Amino acid sequence: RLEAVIFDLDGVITDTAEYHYLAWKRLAEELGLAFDRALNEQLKGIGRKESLEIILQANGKTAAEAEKEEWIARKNRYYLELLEQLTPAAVAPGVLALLQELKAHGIKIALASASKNAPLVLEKLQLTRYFDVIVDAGAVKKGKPDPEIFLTAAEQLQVHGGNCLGIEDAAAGIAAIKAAGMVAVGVGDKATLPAADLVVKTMNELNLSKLQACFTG
Ligand code: B16
Ligand code: MG
Repeated sequence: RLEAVIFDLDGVITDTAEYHYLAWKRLAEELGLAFDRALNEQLKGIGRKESLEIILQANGKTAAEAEKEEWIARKNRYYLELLEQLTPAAVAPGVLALLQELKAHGIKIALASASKNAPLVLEKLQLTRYFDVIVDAGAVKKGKPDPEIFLTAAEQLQVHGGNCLGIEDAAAGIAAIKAAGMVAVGVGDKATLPAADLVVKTMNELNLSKLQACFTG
């Protein structure tokens, strides 16, 4: 029985991946590293530290810990600058209606994002009030595909995992939801999210009855 929906942020509620791309691109250019959209795809759902490691590895580079910390902080400054442009207009079509429908029917709502900037992004989108729980990405030890972030959300919501449904755009996120014993809905391409119980192209296609149907059939 559906009791709670746990949302991913980037790629589900809004497309902050473009801002992450621009911020990493700016840093990569300053450091003389190659970085393109294909590589950016690999960073979706992955935390900032792991993201830098992937970029360095793709360039056959290593760096000292202190240097990496400085680069990550710099990328985050660039990202925060870009977030200043973010407004409620950037909420993906269909998301607000779904949140309202869930709230009206007493379904609990949580956010499970790898982003430490998630609370700020929700504020800018004016969506904070819909969320019963926002899992602090900084408090989670293992990133997706580990189920920890989804299990933490269910625990904080006080809902059994079997009654939770997670919505994700990244394969690592779908894997995390399934490993948590929850129903997984993928947003994007069926071919890239084969482990999902249901895949939709856009959030517009989802409503409460479609989510409930994942539990009965
Ligand atoms: P931050 P999600 C993820 O968000 C992004 O997809 C990923 O590209 C980013 O590196 C990560 O958040 C960390 O973000 O640098 O803001 O802490 O998809 O888990 O909502
Ligand atoms: Mg995502």
